[in-house]
Amino acid sequence: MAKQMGWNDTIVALATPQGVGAIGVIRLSGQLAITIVNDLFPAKNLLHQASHTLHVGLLKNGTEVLDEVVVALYKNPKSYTGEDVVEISCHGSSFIQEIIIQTIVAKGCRIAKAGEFTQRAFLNGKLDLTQAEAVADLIASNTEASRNTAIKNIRGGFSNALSALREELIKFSALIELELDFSQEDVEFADRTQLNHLIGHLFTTTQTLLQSFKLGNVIKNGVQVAIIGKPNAGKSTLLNALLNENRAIVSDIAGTTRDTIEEVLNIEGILFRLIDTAGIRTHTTDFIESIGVERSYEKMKAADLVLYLFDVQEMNAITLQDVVNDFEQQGIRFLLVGNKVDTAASSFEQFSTFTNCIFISAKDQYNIHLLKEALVQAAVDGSIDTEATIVTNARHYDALQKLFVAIQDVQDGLSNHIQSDLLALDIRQALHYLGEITGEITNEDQLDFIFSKFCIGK
Ligand SMILES: Nc1nc2c(ncn2[C@@H]2O[C@H](COP(=O)(O)OP(=O)(O)OP(=O)(O)O)[C@@H](O)[C@H]2O)c(=O)[nH]1
Ligand SMILES: [Mg+2]
Repeated sequence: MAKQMGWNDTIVALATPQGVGAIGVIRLSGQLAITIVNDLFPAKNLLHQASHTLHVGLLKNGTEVLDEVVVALYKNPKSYTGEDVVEISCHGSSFIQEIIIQTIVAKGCRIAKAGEFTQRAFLNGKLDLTQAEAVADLIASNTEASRNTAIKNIRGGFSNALSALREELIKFSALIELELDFSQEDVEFADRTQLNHLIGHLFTTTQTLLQSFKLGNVIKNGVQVAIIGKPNAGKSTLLNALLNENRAIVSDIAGTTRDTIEEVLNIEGILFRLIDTAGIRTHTTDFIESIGVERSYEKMKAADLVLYLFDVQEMNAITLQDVVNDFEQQGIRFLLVGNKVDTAASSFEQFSTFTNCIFISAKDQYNIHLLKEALVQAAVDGSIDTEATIVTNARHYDALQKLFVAIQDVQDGLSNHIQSDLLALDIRQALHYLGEITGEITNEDQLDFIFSKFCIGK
């Protein structure tokens, strides 16, 4: 891997969030990390201290006391980046942190770019690319499920499985390339049956990973749920019931909600972005309301899932069937929810043909738990195991798709008994995409792009 400009610099950044906190951690990495901090730390000579030790003392710039700090030493190669790393835990005031960083920079360090610590870890072979990207996901994770997935990927997740398969494939590739040298003699060094077996294994692994992306996306980005229905159906009441707070204004005046209201709800570790919309009616003379209705249509089309709410007393089975047909025609995923069952003891029995319709009372919070279960089921599609390895990254998904095509080419080639040289070409292609996922093959632009999405200090 070619090392880029600035590679030899010692870098520094605040590793904890900006702002006031109990403590702040300033992190340095590079050849001069220990020397620079040692210059500011008169209590001890840090150059003579062992790796993985903590040291308490004053941080001083000449005679000026900057702060009382704890210094942690990590000597290369046993550190996060693989270089010498020093972490200074100081008091959590932005002012103090800023002064310390400025003093360190004046001693010959430069401010780290976003993700540069992790990029160095990658370049020094401490992490592979999927692991490094998982670090970014972990920092950004905001639910239990997204945290679990990110941690699994940092520990090796699916890149371990793919690396093992890649190595197997490299062996075959070498044998086939060898056959090319003996092309006159018509020999086969690479056992075709075993190769077929390996390719079959790659095929299913890749397929499973591709399928997991849908759930991965859900876990990482959440599910957009638009609450749609006629005016007064109880949409805002339902939003409040789901959130367990009085977020949206509720009234018996049709057309209460004029604009859309968005709130986030976490159910069983999955993030739902709930959108309460203006009730949809075909004829409205109110200009503001008509803009709201327009937005409801937009939200409905953009949502991952539409929650269609109706008043069981106002609705009839024929109209509801029309609604269902409409959704199906437009390819919109939806849940049917009949509301206000508290007002009508039996009238909702006419909807018994709509088997997956849920009946609730938003006002009385009746059956809200059933609705929540249905939301989770719809999000994970009922079939995928959240404990399995999950692809959450669009770059991996893209490379996996290309890999999938390349594997199919190899499979076709094998069953058509194509010549070794052509087969070798197809295998090389598959190896290329495999390597792109785990980061054995990357170019600098790609790396810069990936790491630029990190925050500074990571
Ligand atoms: N009895 C009963 N009344 C309900 C229920 N849910 C909502 N309501 C009432 O229905 C009326 C309309 O409720 P909203 O939540 O404002 O309805 P909406 O769908 O948001 O209406 P718009 O914003 O105008 O489109 C209010 O008077 C609510 O109290 C329910 O489950 N049972
Ligand atoms: Mg409303």
